[in-house]
Amino acid sequence: HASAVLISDLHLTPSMPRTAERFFEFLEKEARSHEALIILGDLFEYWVGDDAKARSPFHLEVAQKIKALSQHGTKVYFMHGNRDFLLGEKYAQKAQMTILRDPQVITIANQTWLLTHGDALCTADSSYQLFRKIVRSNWVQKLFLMLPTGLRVTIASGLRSNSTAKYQRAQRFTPEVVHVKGDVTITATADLVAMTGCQRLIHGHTHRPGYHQESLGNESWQRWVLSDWDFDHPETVLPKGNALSITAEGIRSLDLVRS
Ligand code: OKV
Ligand code: MN
Repeated sequence: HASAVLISDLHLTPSMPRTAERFFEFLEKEARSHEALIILGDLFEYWVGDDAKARSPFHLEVAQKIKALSQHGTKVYFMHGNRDFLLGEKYAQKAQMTILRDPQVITIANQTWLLTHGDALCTADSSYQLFRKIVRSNWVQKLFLMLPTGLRVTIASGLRSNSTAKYQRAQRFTPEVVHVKGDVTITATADLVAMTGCQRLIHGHTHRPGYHQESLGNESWQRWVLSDWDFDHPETVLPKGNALSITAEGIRSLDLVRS
């Protein structure tokens, strides 16, 4: 593609209507001036199967708005995040999105870019990596999807409140440990760069937007990190959200709060 714009970690849910509104505006404005939109995971707060969302007006609206962008001429790609990894072909087709593998090397504006959601690089958090290995294995996913949707929703809310409670407890007692665990490791990143041979990496997941020039041993690379989005809690956290725009002029971050 000659140009592309990347976003991640919107964590859309019907209870965050202002974040969804800003996304819809983004689809009609910023995204339209690019040849491709690439969503790098965690578009949704949670996902327990395409069938469970089939009758939800919110998820239908999101699919329709994404489809409208692709009908306008911007190709849309979607990579799974750690929350919406069960989003399947059915919903992707409804939204006219092409699902990307994680990781993926792609050419944009005559340069190659290494794309990943980012959770697989957080190797300091071994308990998360164990959880990931289990829920992302093919046979576990197949079994889970065979359960009635009501039971899937119950299991999912149990796992989510358990994970929130664990995080809050850890944050209270060892905040510095939580901080380190929550970021990508230099070793996992170097391995990925070596494996793919691509030195320009873009990811989300950590909610630590920024740009880093890094190296380890023989490998050196550049790393851009996307922001998460939140336009729903102006009293407690400042609204936030960005996108990375890649054109012939280079790569730049679009601040979606002030634009
Ligand atoms: C996604 C995360 C909940 C983190 C469960 C098998 C199991 C799939 C699932 C259920 C949960 C996704 C699909 C969700 C991510 C959480 C809590 C923490 C850290 C099974 C296959 F367990 F039954 F075997 N799930 N959902 N978490 O609610 O979207 O990433 S989820
Ligand atoms: Mn994530």
